[in-house]
Amino acid sequence: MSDPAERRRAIRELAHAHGFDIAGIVRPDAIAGAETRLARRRGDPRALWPEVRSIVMLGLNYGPEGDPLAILQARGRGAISAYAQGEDYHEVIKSKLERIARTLVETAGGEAKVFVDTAAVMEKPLAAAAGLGWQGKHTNLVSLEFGSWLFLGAVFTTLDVEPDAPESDHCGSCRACLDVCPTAAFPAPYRLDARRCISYLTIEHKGPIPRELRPLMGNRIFGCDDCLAVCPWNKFAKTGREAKLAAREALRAPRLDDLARLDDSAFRALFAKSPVKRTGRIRFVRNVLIAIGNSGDPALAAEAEILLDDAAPLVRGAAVWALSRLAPARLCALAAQRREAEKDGSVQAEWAAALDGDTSP
Ligand code: B12
Ligand code: SF4
Ligand code: SF4
Repeated sequence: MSDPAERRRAIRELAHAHGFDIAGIVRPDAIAGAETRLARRRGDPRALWPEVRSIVMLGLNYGPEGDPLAILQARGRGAISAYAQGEDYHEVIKSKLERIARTLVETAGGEAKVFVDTAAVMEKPLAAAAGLGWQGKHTNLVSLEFGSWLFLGAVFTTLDVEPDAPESDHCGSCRACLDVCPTAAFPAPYRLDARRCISYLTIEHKGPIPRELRPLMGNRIFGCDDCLAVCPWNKFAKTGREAKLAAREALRAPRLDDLARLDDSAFRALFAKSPVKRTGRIRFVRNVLIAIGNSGDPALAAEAEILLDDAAPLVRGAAVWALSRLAPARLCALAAQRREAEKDGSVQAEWAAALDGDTSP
């Protein structure tokens, strides 16, 4: 494998043998446009590793079995995003990337480093430049073959490998993803305001979820698939073939009342190996309470009532909100014992908003 074109062929075969569905090669200087748009050095892979000469971009299809949006109609159930219903993709992809990198070094020489979901690597622009697809108006990579459902990973190498041609934008006049977004998180096509994105709010955001966005979240308790799922290019998508990423039965449509009752050890047991584990029980139950508040089902008010006395302020605050939506009179009756005793400022603010209509931060 000494010639750059032959190396590319061999790497593609290696990628498929390790379970990746699509692979392409890109030079580290190929995404100068992304760098400019970000107005900082972060876009340049050479800032991360000056010796890198070629980047192998890999895609793993995780196409869901059914319609991932069907669960949004079942208001007593929690919607966990398709990407998080199986094992944690970081672990699954990383071990595959490491095996590819090792084989590459053994057979062709040079050095190699692997990256998946490392904030410093612009995986989407690099994958587009490597020909895997294009960045759609929802900002994710869309593939002609796999639609919106690809996880991305990268192997950086010091070897000279023949690059692939970039994929062009096939969005045309479509704006389905922009229009479906429940929280209007796209200020313009190709731009995402992460602070409004339900994926960010349910997975990354640590404090109370902004009050005006809560009713828009419905029953989405971990991630969000709406903008991905409506893309017309999914018509060619196939169900993912990696068994570890397949949806676990218990995570397809879990009942909100069961989830609200999880204590820390039950949470860890249910979400062992799942990406959901990383948010921890407190943030997760906060999300479940938002979904309970949006359920319109007064029978779920009892779950919120129990959580008014949870040890975590984030959970107590969300429980106040949920109960104010489902059973405001009951919340008033319960306030007497609890509101005075509440020491946490953020929970006091929830009581004030629920009972006095005071929405000042
Ligand atoms: C931070 C992050 C998030 C944040 C922010 C997302 C975002 N769009 O930036 C949050 C938590 C919201 C998030 C959510 C999700 N994420 Co995420 N996330 C990342 C991460 C770690 C970094 C992304 C990043 O750098 N964002 C910063 C912005 C500035 O980057 P950008 O969108 O590429 O910005 C470009 C555009 O804005 C464009 N642009 C700006 N103006 C203009 C104007 C024009 C005309 C044009 C053409 C372009 C353009 O230029 C910028 C630079 O190229 C990547 C992994 C990685 N290292 O890449 C995963 C990653 C992007 N996430 C992924 C996934 C699956 C998701 C979710 C679908 C999960 C879910 N189901 O809930 C959602 C989708 C939400 C969405 N609509 O994007 C996958 C996407 C795979 C794919 N096929 O693209 C990645 C690549 C992880 C992986 N390894 O597979 N994510
Ligand atoms: S993931 Fe959901 S909330 Fe985030 S941008 Fe897409 S549709 Fe909007
Ligand atoms: S839904 Fe339409 S606009 Fe959005 S990424 Fe797909 S093709 Fe592009």
